[in-house]
Amino acid sequence: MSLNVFDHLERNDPAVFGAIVSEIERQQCGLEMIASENFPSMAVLETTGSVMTNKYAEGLPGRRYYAGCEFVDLVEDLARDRAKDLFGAEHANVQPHSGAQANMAAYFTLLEPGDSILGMDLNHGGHLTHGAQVNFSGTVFSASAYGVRSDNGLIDYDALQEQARSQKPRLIVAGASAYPRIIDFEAFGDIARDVSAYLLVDMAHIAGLVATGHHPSPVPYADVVTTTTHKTLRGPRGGLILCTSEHAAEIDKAVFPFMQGGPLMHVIAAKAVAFGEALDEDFSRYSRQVIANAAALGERLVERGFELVSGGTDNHLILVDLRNTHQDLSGKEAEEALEAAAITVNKNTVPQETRSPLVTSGLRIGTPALTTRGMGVKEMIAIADWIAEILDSPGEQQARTRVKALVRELCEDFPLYPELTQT
Ligand code: DSN
Repeated sequence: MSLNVFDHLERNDPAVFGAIVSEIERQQCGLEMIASENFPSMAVLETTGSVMTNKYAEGLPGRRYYAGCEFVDLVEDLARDRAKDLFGAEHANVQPHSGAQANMAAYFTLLEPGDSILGMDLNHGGHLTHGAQVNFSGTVFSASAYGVRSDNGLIDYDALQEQARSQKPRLIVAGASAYPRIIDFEAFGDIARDVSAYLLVDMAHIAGLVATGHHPSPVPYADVVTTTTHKTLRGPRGGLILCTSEHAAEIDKAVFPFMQGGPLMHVIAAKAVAFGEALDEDFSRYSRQVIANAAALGERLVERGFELVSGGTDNHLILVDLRNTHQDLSGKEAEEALEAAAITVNKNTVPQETRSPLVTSGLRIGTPALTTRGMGVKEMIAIADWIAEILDSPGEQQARTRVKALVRELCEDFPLYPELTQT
């Protein structure tokens, strides 16, 4: 394959150029089903690769520590205004480099080191930054975890309330990386208020669904809402914080100068572009299709004999629990078998997990990226059948080769970034 852009890179650094060519080909010719990944528009990619990367702009629009910020101010204001508009928030900070940074800024705004937090258990679908012991959130703060019910895989709001009453955390964290159902943010808000705790919602996985009204918004109930911008929201890789006016000044100070230095202005400009796209009706149709596709994928896998945590999905992902149906197959082995057939998913722990996080008993599968390519329910049903074929005989080379060829054919019908490839 050759590319019709990157000609300077091709001349100056063939090694990096070659890796980019291979990565474009991998993305074009495979099925990207990692629930946290997506394909942003060419406009977002162009902006991320623009001269905005050259500018130092510590501070905020109109209050910078450097001269020459007229145009970066313009894009940061656009990003902040569009983010507030999109989510109906009182304040937005678009500078966090990532979701983890956004969460760190939120913690240091609302808490003192040693304060107690209550977040979702990593093994039950939570995130490292929600209090895991290997993360700053579990070492700087005194963390405990809530989980999902073992019988139905759902958050048990009554149990959570009891736990909150007995532990009296200073902060409750809602949000997940592998939870396939609607999260009741209103219930979280009630529980937090009942014990005088702050509520932080990390909506990274579902931000695009929230923006379009396909998942209830946490904004009316949370003190601070954080998100990444690159998952269902389909922007550049980065973070975003939304909060009430009450916390605005402290959030801004926690991001800079407390935690970060110069903001990534090229990424902030690309966030503005992505938020603009997300305000469009097309994006709402896209989000609806993401959910319909995940439902179709899950239903077909159930028909093929697989078990899903919680029995199905309300959002962009499903979580396959292999323990009862494919006892000898770990998440790691399943991930590797599917990768050999050009279907990219990730192994994932499941509730009451017995294997290690590097092995696991589950698979997390998402539809945001394939929906961006234009695939619909018909394609999801075919893909579910291919996944079943591979996982029912994971060591069989013939099945991998056959499915890989079918995957390639399907991908040709749904071109990705044709602008990048020379024909
Ligand atoms: N790594 C992200 C995910 O895959 O969900 C979370 O940060």
